[in-house]
Amino acid sequence: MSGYKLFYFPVRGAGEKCRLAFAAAKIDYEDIRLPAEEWLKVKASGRPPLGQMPFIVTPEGKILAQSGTIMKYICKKGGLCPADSFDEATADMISDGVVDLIQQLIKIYYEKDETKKEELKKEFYGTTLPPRLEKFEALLKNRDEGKGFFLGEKLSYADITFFDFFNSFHAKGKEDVPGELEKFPLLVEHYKRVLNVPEINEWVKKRPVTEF
Ligand SMILES: N[C@@H](CCC(=O)N[C@@H](CS)C(=O)NCC(=O)O)C(=O)O
Repeated sequence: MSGYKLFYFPVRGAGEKCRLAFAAAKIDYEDIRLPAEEWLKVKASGRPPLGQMPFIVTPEGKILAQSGTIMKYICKKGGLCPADSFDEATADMISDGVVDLIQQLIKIYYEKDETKKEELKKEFYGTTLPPRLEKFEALLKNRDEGKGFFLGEKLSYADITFFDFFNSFHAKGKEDVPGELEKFPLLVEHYKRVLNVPEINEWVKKRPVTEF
């Protein structure tokens, strides 16, 4: 055990890209899954820096929150952060672009008015997502004609963020390629490439099966 601890709810949710990062970076950690009532006690302790999960405790006892920040920190430790600063900024741009999409999906998920919910879904999948995927595919094609990862030959946190969005939120954690990617052949191949990274594939196969 490396001494890292990851705290999150017993779902994939915002914690999953951190778990994928630990797997890809080959860093052992304790995957602590708190039920809601346990979380409330931990939250009341004032320990989580932003009062939210996920958060990690490092072997030195330092605490870090925000899923994207944790994922990048772990990837950096595992050599999965681009060395060039422009490449690193490009990985951030891709990851932030995915976060924008997740936030829109969360808004749809919490919409209580069923008619409005359907309208928002239609708009997201019909108008927002396809042109955005064209952009992501073009970014992928910029490197090695799209035959590798977003930043070239090496997996980075940009690939993990993008993969997690489709695997967790659309393929529901299964190994299937989600239909939303169908019209984007390079992104389909990228999804499979990330899924077939041995450490990622091992985690996807062995992780607890949860609805979200
Ligand atoms: N932007 C943050 C969002 C964190 C967040 O919203 N966490 C939620 C669960 S997904 C949470 O801790 N909810 C319980 C609470 O606020 O008490 C991240 O990506 O880590």
